[in-house]
Amino acid sequence: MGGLYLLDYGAGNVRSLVNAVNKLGYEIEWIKEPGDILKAEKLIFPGVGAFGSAMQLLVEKNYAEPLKQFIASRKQFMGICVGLQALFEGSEENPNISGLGIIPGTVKLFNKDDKVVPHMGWNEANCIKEIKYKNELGQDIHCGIKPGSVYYFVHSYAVPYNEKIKEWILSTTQYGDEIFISSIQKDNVFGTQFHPEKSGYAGLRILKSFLESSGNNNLVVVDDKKIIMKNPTILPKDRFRKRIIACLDVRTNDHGDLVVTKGDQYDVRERTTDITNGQVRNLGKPVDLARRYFDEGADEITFLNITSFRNCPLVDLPMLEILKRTSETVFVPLTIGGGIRDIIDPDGKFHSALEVAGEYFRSGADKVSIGSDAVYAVENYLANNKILSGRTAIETIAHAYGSQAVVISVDPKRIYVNSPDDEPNHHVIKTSYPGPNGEPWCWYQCTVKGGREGRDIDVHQLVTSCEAMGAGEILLNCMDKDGTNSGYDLELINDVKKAVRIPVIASSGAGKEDHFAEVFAKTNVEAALAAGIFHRREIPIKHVKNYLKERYILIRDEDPSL
Ligand code: 1PR
Repeated sequence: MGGLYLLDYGAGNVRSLVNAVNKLGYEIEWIKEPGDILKAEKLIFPGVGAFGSAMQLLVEKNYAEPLKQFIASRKQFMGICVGLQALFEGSEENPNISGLGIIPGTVKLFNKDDKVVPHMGWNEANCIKEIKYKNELGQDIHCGIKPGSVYYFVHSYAVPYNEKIKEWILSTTQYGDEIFISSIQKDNVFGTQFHPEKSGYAGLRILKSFLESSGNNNLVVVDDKKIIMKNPTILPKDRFRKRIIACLDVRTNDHGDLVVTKGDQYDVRERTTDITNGQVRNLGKPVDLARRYFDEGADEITFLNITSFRNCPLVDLPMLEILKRTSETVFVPLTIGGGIRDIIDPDGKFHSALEVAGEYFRSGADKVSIGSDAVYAVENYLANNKILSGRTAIETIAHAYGSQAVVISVDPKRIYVNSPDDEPNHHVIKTSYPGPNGEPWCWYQCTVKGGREGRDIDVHQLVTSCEAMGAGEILLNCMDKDGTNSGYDLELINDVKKAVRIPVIASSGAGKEDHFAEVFAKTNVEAALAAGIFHRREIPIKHVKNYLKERYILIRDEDPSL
């Protein structure tokens, strides 16, 4: 098939979409000038970033009018995320900027009172267009959307379900008690609020259906009279899934190869290498391991460059190649951490953290995770009476790529005290696990440089300040638990969960299936991350998921068919 084009304006990770299209056996060309839009036979618009900047760029580049003409000419269009939102008249995100106005309605901010925003993770898409057409397995076909499949969403704004534009709505999704439009389809126009290129095989099926479809209709060509419109069902609770994340701590071994490693304890950080018999413990090559975890059903993959405290010139960032290669075969969100900060190359050239993050996004990362630099930024923020500078890595990256792209990796350790009065400047909690001398209270001290140095900041100060700066998610490690296989630190997690409204990932300490069940049953975390047990093949991800499913904890079940 010729004439497949991508409308990109450089605001985020579109590499995964291109990789997904290639994996399905198609080539896609980039729109480079307005004239290309009218040359296209099929067009995919993977809108990224904020609604306003996406629309402004379309206008500045003179793409808006040819895009409207393209759609009016009944050629096939697919919008993804902001690419779907742009079809509406406007958005609360940037009220003064108009959308393309092809579909009546306005994109609205989710109600934050009853739920965590952004809506980030896996959720269902329930088709309200029921087609009297069944495939050979007897399932209804809706643009590749299979009943029961879940898709990856990451957004704070959405179009609420509206009966008046029902003919446009293909599926709806429930988040909290809100029902919003998760995909649209009418004639030649198709769009998803979720990211098919990040939704595993379920997403690849949708892209495949779009790429293979012909004629003016993305749906399997059916007579309109055969489509039955239903009202969305409102459930007592949404069907949002808990995420299981595999984390790969990556470092360079003595031969200069990048390997995944996992020390038994955090104190391996104090040694020059985390070694077994004089060798860096090599638990697999990062790209192969990530692929294995994708096949086993990981909902996300996180890479942490644990030797990032060393200086690393931008031209020689070892993780860029890992991301590029991983994103060719792994179609779930990828996070990269370690060394996201301002860099000075050996020749004296300065690169801002924003530039560094940009390199990672272009190489296939969906999120960057910031550790040490977040602690320094919060120290300055607190010293400056909580006035935002606008110049920190968190703020600049969140502004350019959206909050959802900025994760804060916290490396706290417990400091025990006899009474809260001993630490009046820190947030102290009563613990059920007293300290070595029976101390009944503790606070969590933040560390930098992979736990090598403690700072005078507690976790509470860190996470609330980072949220105020625009961070979109917290990756909550715990140095006392890391590598111990003794379960997550539930006291820490509950305390952080109470303090912020952004999603929290529990990390450090998973040793058996029940630890995952426990963290989801006893805290409200959105995701649980583990490293050691997966790397050492002690427990496959599938076992964890089956265990959770048996306990009625909602997880994503992958159907690896295309
Ligand atoms: O400070 O922005 O350059 O980021 C450095 C990043 O590298 C931070 O996210 C920091 O947590 C991480 N890091 C640095 N040194 C180490 C080390 O282990 N020597 N790893 C390290 C952090 C914690 C998690 C681990 C979970 C789950 N390890 O990555 O995977 O605790 O472990 P488990 O399931 O085996 O218990 P910057």
